[in-house]
Amino acid sequence: MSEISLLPEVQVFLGREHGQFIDGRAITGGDVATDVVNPSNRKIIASVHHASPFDVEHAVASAHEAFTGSWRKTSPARRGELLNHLADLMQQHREELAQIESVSSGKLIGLSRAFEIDYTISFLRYYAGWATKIHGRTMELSLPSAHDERYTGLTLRQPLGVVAGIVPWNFSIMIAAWKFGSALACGCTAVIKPSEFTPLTMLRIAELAIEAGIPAGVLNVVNGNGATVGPALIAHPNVSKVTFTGSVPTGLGVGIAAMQAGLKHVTLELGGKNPAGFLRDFPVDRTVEGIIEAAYLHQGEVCASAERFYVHRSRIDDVLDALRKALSTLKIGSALDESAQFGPLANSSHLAKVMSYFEKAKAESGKFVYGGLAAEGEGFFVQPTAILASSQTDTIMKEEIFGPVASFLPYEDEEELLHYMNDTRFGLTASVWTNDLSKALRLVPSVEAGTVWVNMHNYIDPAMPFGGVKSSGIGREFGEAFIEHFTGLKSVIIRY
Ligand code: TXE
Repeated sequence: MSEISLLPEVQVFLGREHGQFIDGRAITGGDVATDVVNPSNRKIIASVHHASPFDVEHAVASAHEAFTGSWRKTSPARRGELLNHLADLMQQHREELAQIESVSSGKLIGLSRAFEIDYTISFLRYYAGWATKIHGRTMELSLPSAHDERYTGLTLRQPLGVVAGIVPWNFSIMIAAWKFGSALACGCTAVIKPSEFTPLTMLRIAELAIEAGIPAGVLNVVNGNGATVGPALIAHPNVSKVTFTGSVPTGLGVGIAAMQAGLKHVTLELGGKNPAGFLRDFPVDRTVEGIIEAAYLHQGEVCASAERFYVHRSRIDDVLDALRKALSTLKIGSALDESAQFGPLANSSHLAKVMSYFEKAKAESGKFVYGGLAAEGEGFFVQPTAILASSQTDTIMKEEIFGPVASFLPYEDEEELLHYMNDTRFGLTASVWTNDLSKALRLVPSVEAGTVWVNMHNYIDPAMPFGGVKSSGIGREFGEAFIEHFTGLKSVIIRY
């Protein structure tokens, strides 16, 4: 296993004391700290102090002061320029940020560079472009006029205020940027709460935001336990909006807490059990390529990934044979090994969770096509796994595993395929694979998911709204749709 060397600036960063980033500066110290563990070798790489109740108060106060002060005085064009400056700095610090991310999350270094950094830069530039295009409308009104008075109506589209962004560990930079990029473009300020497993990269990005010229207090970071810091943020009277990405149970709790705290605006992007349906005409080799794209990117730790795969009964044996061969050639290795194609899982509890599904699959007579074991290595490695389920009601066809586990079931006809695909309480993404465009266009409207891909899976674009239906969430991120979720409308009526 040959690993790239950590840059000197990464080593210096990891060696620093870490905690929060509030009002333009790093805040350290406190009674409790969590170790950050490198998933590739289980070594502790840093320790991060948890935010105290005082830190949470301080972060929200500084965000609120910036919202009513410096950021309100910053013109929309300048907001866009500043987001672009931050994107420029991320470009300059690409390797540094990618390395910090890879040693914290187990993301392969190539994926950290291309996805976490380059994609995030694209998202920030996309939001930057919108900053000058957020506006209300004017309208002619029809109110009764007794003495020839007239009325003009206008709507102001105004920023909501302080946004609390609660972020998971799988894409700690990009998902955070969806939240603070949207917030800042709209004129809101932000307090970001990273996952306790991946608290580091966002601290570095907050420093770069200051270097980029974004005023102190506009972007703050608080770390610590979700169950203590999260509720404190959500309940704070000066937080106007909560945007959360994570698991369904936690997301439900976040939504309820936000309602109870005064009907706060909420965006929830939760999990899924996303299906991929391969129609009978789709070739076996391209089916296997599609399965690998859909199931195993970032070890399956992608909310959009597919976990349920439906292949026509006439093809399933050929597909599973070819998939077995393809999976056996994947090189498993450290996140810093540029030749590795498959890295470790993000943390030990997640590894235990994924492994527990192997036991459930065995108990329910699932047939292992490949994998099903921990993989060699010091880190949290597990084999890429494919299982032929015994029925649609197996646990592996129902519950989100969030790991590299593709579960298969054959179907007889397209009616059954559609039934299987929609037979879930989730609805984040889905994909349909066929060379017959008319079949695809007929199926897509009936698939219950926020995003449906045809002949692809796992691709997102800043211009395309992203979010779930059913239990996969509320609201949309990116695309023009984000503006609605970070601003409110004020109606103004003028009599003259
Ligand atoms: O997620 P949580 P976890 C799924 C995946 C994974 C499972 C658990 O199946 O195995 O979730 O991962 C914060 N109030 N996804 O435990 O608990 C927490 O600190 C407010 C799917 O990491 O949902 C973290 O910052 N916040 C997913 C964030 O919520 C709270 C991505 C997410 O934590 C909180 C990751 C509370 N009471 C995991 N409790 C996706 N859909 O992308 C925790 N948090």
